[in-house]
Amino acid sequence: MTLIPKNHPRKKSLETRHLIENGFRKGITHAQGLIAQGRGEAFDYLLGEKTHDFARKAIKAAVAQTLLSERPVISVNGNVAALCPREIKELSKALGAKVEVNLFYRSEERISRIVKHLAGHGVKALGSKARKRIKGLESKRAIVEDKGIYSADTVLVMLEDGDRTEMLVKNRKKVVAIDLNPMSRTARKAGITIVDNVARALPLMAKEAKELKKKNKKELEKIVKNYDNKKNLKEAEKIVREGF
Ligand code: PTJ
Repeated sequence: MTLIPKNHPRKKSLETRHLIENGFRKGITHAQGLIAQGRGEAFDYLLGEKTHDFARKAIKAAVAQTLLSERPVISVNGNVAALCPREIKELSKALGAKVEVNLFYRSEERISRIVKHLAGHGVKALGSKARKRIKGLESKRAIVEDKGIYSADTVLVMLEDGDRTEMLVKNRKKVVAIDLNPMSRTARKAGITIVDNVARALPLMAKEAKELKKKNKKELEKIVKNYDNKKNLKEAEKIVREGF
């Protein structure tokens, strides 16, 4: 990786780009993932590259929702695998959630590369034995594992397209999304949307999970019930449009 000077004002952002670039070179991240990264960066810039209160509220509700679930699954694509493999390990452990590799530009080769890459970071991921399909979805994202997303009750999705989010919801699954664009279809179709960068949100979720595990079912249900995703998205959109 090219060495970025310590005092470079955009050090973090440039290092993140290198992670994605390396992911692309290794055949983990799709070429389209480079474009997705650019879109994300633009929104992150408008958000001040920080985690806002609306994101913290969504994180709390998302973690409560996941802890209440019986079969939660974290869905990982080529960008998330390149950016956050260690964070995925921590979060899946903290939430007791399975991890499944699910790709829009699915090829068995990419699936196997990502599964191996995650294994190298201590994550045992599903995805290579995907034989089931999510009903109503045409894209290759419909192809899922029986013991993973197919039978999940809550799915965490990141850098997602609105179609699958909508179909997962239609298939009666709770969907938690992490998306820097509060106006995207994914953001609007998910039950709980965390408008934040995955690189910041995932560690915060793992930390929150350790706290919320101490709470009982009723307390967790109250957190979910009091959470208002529409209101939260409006707050995020206001920041994007008007600044902070
Ligand atoms: O790995 P595959 O084959 O599944 O490919 C998936 C890609 C990345 C090609 C696909 O999901 C895609 O095209 O993504 P989009 O629609 O360009 O991006 C989805 C959303 O993620 C956009 O709203 C971006 O703003 C947002 N986003 C990008 N980077 C981040 C992000 N959200 C959170 N954290 C990020 N780092």
